[in-house]
Amino acid sequence: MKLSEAVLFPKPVSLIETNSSFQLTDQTKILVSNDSKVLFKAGNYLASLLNPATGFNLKTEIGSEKEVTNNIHLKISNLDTKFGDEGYKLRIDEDKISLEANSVKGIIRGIQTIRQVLPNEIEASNKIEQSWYMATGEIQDYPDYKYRGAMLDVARHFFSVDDVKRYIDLLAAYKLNVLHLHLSDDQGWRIEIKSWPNLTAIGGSAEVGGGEGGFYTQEQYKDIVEYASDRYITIIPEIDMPGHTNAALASYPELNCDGKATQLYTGIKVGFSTLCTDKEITYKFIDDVIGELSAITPGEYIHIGGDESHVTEMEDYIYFINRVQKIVLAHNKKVIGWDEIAHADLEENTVVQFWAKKENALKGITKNAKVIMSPATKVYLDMKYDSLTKIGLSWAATIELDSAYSWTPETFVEGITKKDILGIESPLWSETIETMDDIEYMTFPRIIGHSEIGWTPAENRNWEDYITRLKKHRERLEIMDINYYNSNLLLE
Ligand code: TNX
Repeated sequence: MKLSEAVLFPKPVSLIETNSSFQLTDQTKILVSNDSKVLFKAGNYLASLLNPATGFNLKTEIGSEKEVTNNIHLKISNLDTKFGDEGYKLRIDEDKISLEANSVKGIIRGIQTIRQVLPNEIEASNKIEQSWYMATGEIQDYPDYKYRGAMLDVARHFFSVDDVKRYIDLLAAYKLNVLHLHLSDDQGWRIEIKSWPNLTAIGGSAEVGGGEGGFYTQEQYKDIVEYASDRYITIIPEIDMPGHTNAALASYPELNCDGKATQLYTGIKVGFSTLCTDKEITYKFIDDVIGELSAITPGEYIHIGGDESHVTEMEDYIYFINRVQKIVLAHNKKVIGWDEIAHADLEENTVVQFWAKKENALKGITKNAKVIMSPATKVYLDMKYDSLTKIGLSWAATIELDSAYSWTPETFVEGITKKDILGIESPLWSETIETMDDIEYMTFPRIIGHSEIGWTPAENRNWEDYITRLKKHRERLEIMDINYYNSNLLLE
């Protein structure tokens, strides 16, 4: 097989083939030349991806590529600035492989390419008896957008730490770099806040449909953050407010304007709840929550929600968002909010996440905000594929694979240009999503297309080429044991 025939998602920026092959054997060494702990760790990550299926016991060693043949050499070097911190250069020769990047992040992205150049069976969780060849050549690659995310709603239905870790692994394979966790909503509060224990004791005990709910302890959350960080994925936690707060309002009567706790809610309506924006205790509450959350979140952003506050007066909403931004900044974090926050005065570095109203996103830009593109009609992973899809919603659209793939962030909304866009994010709301199988079904394969939209420049993308590659990629998805949607478009 030639390197140009390897099925690579997202499609790399450039590829040259040299028509030979490298064989991975039990003697192959993973070498790191810089004596760097993080690079050594990246080597171990590569070994952990290669060892199960090959049955080898590959190890990372400190050494120079000149010493031996049959090695995969990981190296931090000074590549051209266009490679940024996530780009990489992967050179596969007959006797060795070299993976270079400006930072370990780029090495981690390049490792995903090594995976995909290997036969599909490399994804098996048990030993497969076969030879492991890789086609030779050179790939130079770097992302078009620096923010490439997915969002998981763990509030409407709760998902275990293991489910979240599996999701992180699946995102990492396609070079995504952000997982936004929607940690609170009307139906549930999912993160332990030590100074307000009823949030989880009461607010964590419900979910859509009446299931038992659940929450992450701060230790579990830190474990998720670390797991993601080993794959160079940033966790962005969201506390949605002032609307979407019934779980908090049911936990503490004092957060309600009338001083009475609400009932827990297990339905799927939106827009009926609000924190009491003119009570001081509300801001003490938010300061405590953001304080505890910031202390266990190494990433630079806290997401404050701000969507669908239909029972908050606009004047109160603006006052509230202005104040909450200041609280987040006081904890040394930057703010992301859904596009409605553009009604408020935006602080420097506040980011607006476009999901529904382009007027809001455009207003955000006039206030100097950058935009994350999450148009519900293209990237909402909870939208059904077609009218026959058994789970999911369809208020924005039904989104088949072609629709999910065939759009371009920088031309999607007139007036939102490339310089305004931080990147793209695909949210999965979980009103109808109950299991990991459901998550995988709605996410795959659409998110593979989204990963390519975020990474590969628009001029290198087209639907025909994409679907042809995706058909070949199905076998790998099966070996990865992903419960993907087998669209008719993959069968034709
Ligand atoms: C709108 S998107 C919402 C969510 C729902 C979703 C369902 C957004 C910012 N708000 O509360 O879960 O639709 O598709």
